[in-house]
Amino acid sequence: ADDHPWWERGVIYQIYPRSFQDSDGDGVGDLAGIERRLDHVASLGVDAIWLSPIFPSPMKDFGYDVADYIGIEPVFGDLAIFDRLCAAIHARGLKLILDFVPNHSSDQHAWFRESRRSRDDPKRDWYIWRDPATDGGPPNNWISDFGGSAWEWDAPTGQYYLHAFLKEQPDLNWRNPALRAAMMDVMRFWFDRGVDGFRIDVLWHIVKDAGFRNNPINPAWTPRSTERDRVLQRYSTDQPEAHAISAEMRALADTYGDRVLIGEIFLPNDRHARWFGTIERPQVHLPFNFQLIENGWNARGLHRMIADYLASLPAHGWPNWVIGSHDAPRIAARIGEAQARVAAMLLLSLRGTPTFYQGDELAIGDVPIPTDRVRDPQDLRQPGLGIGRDRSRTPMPWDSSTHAGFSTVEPWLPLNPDWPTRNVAMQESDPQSMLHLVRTLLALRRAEPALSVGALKLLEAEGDVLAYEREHRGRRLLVALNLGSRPAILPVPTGTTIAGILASTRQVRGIGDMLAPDEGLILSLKDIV
Ligand code: TEU
Repeated sequence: ADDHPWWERGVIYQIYPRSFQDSDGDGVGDLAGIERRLDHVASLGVDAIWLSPIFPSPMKDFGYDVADYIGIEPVFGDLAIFDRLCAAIHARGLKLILDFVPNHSSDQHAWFRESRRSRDDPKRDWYIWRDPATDGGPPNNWISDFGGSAWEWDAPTGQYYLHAFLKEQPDLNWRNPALRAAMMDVMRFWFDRGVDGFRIDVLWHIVKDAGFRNNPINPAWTPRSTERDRVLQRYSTDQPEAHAISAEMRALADTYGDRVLIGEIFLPNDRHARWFGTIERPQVHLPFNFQLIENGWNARGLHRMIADYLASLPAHGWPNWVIGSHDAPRIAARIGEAQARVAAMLLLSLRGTPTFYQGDELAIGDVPIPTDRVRDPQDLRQPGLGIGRDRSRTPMPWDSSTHAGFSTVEPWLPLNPDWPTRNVAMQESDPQSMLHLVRTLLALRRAEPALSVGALKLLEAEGDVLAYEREHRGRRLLVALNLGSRPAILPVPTGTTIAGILASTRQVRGIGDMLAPDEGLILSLKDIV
């Protein structure tokens, strides 16, 4: 495993800063709070922390609307506290990954305020301004991810500007060399401060069709779909020119050595794989793979998805897996708590870098949000579609004290209703808890290079069982996951026999040739002689 860089061997833990730990009693998490809770993160056994955006922001999209790329949002702290946190993270041997949001800024960013001043402002071309269509309407049919036209009319200058997300998130113009240079300086600023990498927000959106052609109508759209899905994003995303920018970002990162770039990219395998670039001209190290979120939870489907994804990677491409995030429903809500344990075993035993979302180590479910407390702009703009993201953005429950130890006041979003029993302290004292299982799996992954960097071979298995072998330097491990609620036969590869049980999602079990309901096992194998 020694010849693999940290981002191939390691496990990434995503922190949503508003909801990790409040240190100053305003009901919102902050950097000093994260510093206070580093013991918890380190105790899990992860390798890197990715922080969702911490930059000055009007918080229309909770930090994904950046008003200053080289500062710290006062609600979260300041640069001095950031430097302290960065040092504390490094002191524990952990890496720090920041969220970089290059596709759009906040409309309150100085650049946009200048850009909208007049048509001949030097910053005008840093954003995407177009004349109205002949009927006075928007320049084309592009739709915002959050619903409605992606174009906002600006009466004083008589043009529309593009926003792929909220109108308070104008898209930047990456075809402008000055903007491009300014953004490269932003990356340098944080690399120079010691950050170990970036997760790059909607990287695939970064360049648009030069002719701003209309997107094709989506024939599969139904009134139950989101508005965004009315059209296929053919001309508004994944443009060939974006790959050159991705390569430019990588070239910059490589001048620092050992830094990682993660691209947030939603595309089918073939187009997704292109974001690795080529060996001569590499792009991102890890184009985020969301297929464990997008796929149904059944053995056959997962088997095919894993095989197809791994087969789609170029020879120099390293796999990665994401199972939860601040944008998705919680894994425990999607498949239930017993299967969430199996899912943790899957995530932490697949070949490729796993990303683990805060709170999933407690198997927190989706939190019901009363209508008057909804904060997610996507939910507020399209209510009733059940696409709210607040449910997975709720505060970490640390203990059974007031407000779960998260804050001294009412938190910005409600806690999980079961927080008095489902919290870090309670699970610490329960050896059967999800928290202990996650630690066990992470420790095993560290101890067994076969689990992180070993070869992966999927086994043909029956019914609800998903099974694969991991092998590294002659050490052979079997991962067998029962995705169903009935006992199932444990598939042992021919010519081998079980040498020992290394982990079970049920934790207490005898040796046997069956998988219990909802049981995942990691076993060591030996050849039959
Ligand atoms: O998300 C990108 C994205 O594609 C979202 O539209 C996602 O599909 C949606 O949230 C699912 O419900 C990134 C960030 O992760 C998200 O939080 C931001 O809102 C978005 O970019 C804009 O910056």
